Amino acid sequence: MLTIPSIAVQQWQGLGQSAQQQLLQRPLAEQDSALKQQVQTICEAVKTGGDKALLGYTQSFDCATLTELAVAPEQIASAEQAVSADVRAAIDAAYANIYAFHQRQQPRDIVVETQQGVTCEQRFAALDAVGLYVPGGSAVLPSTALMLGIPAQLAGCRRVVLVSPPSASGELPAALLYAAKRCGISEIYRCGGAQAIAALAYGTESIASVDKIFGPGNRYVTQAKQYIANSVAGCSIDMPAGPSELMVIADSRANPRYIAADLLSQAEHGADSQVLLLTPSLALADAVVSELRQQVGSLSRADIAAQALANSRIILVNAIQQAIEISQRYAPEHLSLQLEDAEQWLPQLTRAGSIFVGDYTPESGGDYATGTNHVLPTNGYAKSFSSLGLTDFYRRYTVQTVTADGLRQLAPTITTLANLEGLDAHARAVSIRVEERS
Ligand code: HSO
Ligand code: ZN
Repeated sequence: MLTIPSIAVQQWQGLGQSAQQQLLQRPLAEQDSALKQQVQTICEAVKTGGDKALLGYTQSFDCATLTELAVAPEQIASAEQAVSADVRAAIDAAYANIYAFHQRQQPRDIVVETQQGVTCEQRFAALDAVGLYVPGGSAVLPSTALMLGIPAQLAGCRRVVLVSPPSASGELPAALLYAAKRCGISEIYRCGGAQAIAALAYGTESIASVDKIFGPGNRYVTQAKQYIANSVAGCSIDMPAGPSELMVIADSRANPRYIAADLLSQAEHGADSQVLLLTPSLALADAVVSELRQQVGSLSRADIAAQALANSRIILVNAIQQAIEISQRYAPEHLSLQLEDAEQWLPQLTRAGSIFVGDYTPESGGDYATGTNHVLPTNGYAKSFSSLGLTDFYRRYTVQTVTADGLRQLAPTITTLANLEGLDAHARAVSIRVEERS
């Protein structure tokens, strides 16, 4: 029997500071030290044990009979035939939109003569080797392969490695392999969890290490990414990822059926997902609650969605402006604006991973096919972290060139500051050149 939690409608105005804080609290992100310890043990075991440890963990967590981690080239090649025409067409169409949007994000080098004879450049270079993590387990996610694989392909990273946990029979879904193939990925391994992250970071006999690891994952994966970002010199990660979130801001004319469907679309990701509705209309709030109750039961993942609804919030605001302020404070991963003239609020909404404007822009559109990336900052990180984009697959660096005359002009500035800091050798590296020429 499905138990649907009661969803209380709460009024924002009049709540004290701490009650407001409580209402915007993410579901318990408890500091689980047992999990930390477990992840560290796995990472260190893969670091020292290499392939043997990686395969051992994969056998015990995913597929007991697996003997080979790499996916054979023939299997990647034949994935196209293994998926239905519908699936192939959908992946192709999503690919085209995501490609089009990311292609335009190409970073441009700049050259600036800051003063005569002094030239500064900002250049971008594609990362050399990147690792893409595509979660498995409870859902098959070829869409995530596209979201990670397309920008890697567009950037022209020399080596793109994809890892994903195999099913109990040792396979990766054909749709995932087809999506990877579309992105030009030929190096694919059947492994997941913390052990896969460790393999990408440290390298094993058969998997060479990468420079940066991308992609969402469960608590183990997230913890492992954090661990290696802190301990493996030179290896970085895209962003700290967490459970999915959706905030909807809606006015009285919005459609409660659409809103409930949107809230459930993120609730079905996991029991720890969080969905929120902010509205000035009590009638709409009540209608959404009754729609949620009606719609949840028919989902194949009703159980998960119902659990997530326990973390959901419906907040009554005194005006849309108040909802905007709450959203800026919460910084949601996804923000849906089901408002009349929704665009007018955009200039004020600078702290969300991705924004969905108007009644006909469902959040799931961005998950698959509008063209935006679905790898987004969660857990309030939208205050300072960006949505995944093409530039994340590059590194930015600078170049400067100073002529002899340029250095003569610049010399007093440098030597004065170097002397001020008591760094004689810094000053001399300039004066030795200038004096030599005069
Ligand atoms: N909504 C998820 C991404 C996703 N949805 C993948 C469906 N497939 C990111 O929070
Ligand atoms: Zn989703």
